[in-house]
Amino acid sequence: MLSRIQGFMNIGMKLNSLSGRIYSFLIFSITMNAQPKGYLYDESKVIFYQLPDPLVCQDGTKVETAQTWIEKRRPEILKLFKEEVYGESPENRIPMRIKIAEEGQDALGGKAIRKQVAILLGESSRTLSINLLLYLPKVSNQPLPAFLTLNFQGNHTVHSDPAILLPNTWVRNRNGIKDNQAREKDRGLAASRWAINEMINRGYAFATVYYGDIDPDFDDGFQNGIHALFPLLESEKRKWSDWGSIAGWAWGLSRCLDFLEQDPRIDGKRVAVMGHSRLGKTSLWAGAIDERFAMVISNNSGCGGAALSRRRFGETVKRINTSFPHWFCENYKKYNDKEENCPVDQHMLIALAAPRPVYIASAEEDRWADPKGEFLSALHAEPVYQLFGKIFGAKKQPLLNQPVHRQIGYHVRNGKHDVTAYDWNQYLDFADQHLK
Ligand code: GTR
Repeated sequence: MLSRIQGFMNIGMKLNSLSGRIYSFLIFSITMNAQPKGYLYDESKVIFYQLPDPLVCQDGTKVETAQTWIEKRRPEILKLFKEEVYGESPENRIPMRIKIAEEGQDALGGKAIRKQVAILLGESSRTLSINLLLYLPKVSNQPLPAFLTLNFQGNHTVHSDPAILLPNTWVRNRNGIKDNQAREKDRGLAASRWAINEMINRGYAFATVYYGDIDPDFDDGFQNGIHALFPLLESEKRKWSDWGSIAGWAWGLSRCLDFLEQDPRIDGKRVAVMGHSRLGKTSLWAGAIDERFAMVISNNSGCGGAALSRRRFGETVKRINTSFPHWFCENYKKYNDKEENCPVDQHMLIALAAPRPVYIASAEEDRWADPKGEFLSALHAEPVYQLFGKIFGAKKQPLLNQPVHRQIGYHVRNGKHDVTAYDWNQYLDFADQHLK
């Protein structure tokens, strides 16, 4: 991730929405290149731990069939993740309107159609606008499979296309940005992370949204973004199981899927959700709460994503809850230094994708995200896939750059915490296998 390349710390901005006063505070975000000191990076020092069994229900019943998984155990695990980890998203529907903001028939050198749509959520007095950028290959009139992704710095950073609209919401102050405003000169800044041309050449639509449109990524007491559309009554207090930002971003992805399902050029039954790092945690959670996603891809998602928390390797639950107090629900803080008390671990999050294809990707140097713990999560999710007659295909962590592509996909590539062309080649091959 660019932030990692550029600095050792991010400055978090806290916006007091009532007075409009802005003040900043440190959220000690560390680059992945420099492994923060004082954390475990030595495999021989990983403590003994026992994982909760995804195939034993809370009442002790053993799950032996796909039906018991679907009807009994899956809902139990989903509920535990909602209550104890990510928080519960509101069930109630809010008004949603679509406004086409821009369309271009000859995008990407004539290969694609570009559409930019505002997904307007809420009553007109309080509307949140999620701005989706969509490229559609000009291949046939058949509905297309698609990748839906969130990006970190604005849609304009995913490609140098001058027609991409800039976000007008909060962006993080980094790379010289000082006023939390997106800049023209950052067009294409993160283009190396998005294999848009390859997706188009291989017949996939590409959809992306700036995650700050859904919920600005700083701890403001849940006053802005998506949370503000569901204000608490005066008499109510925020509950320990109320949703945090990851759940907010995932909820926003579901609204994007609502839109994609309506677009005649997209096959809503063949949409893969993909995310990197904190947005990889988000894609896993989005795939868990919304089974319409046909494929789930987690790129270097680490702690609170694909990595097993009980290993305490690299980033820990305490550390993530301290650096990013707004990402998870309050209950998750109960497991700071007490990972063993949590009724779930992250292999069960991957299992919630079953039987759909799920891809977990690691990077060798990304030790903060615990590549081995990410692999082990996938491995321990496999028994759930086996109920459906599907397998992972790896018993040991594969060697570097030796991907395994069955119903669960996995690779560890050489290099750093990032999304690379290599990663996208794997996702496209995996998608060819499952979505075409
Ligand atoms: C880090 C955080 C990770 C990861 C990452 C990112 O600072 O410790 O959990 O989410 O940020 O999203 O870039």
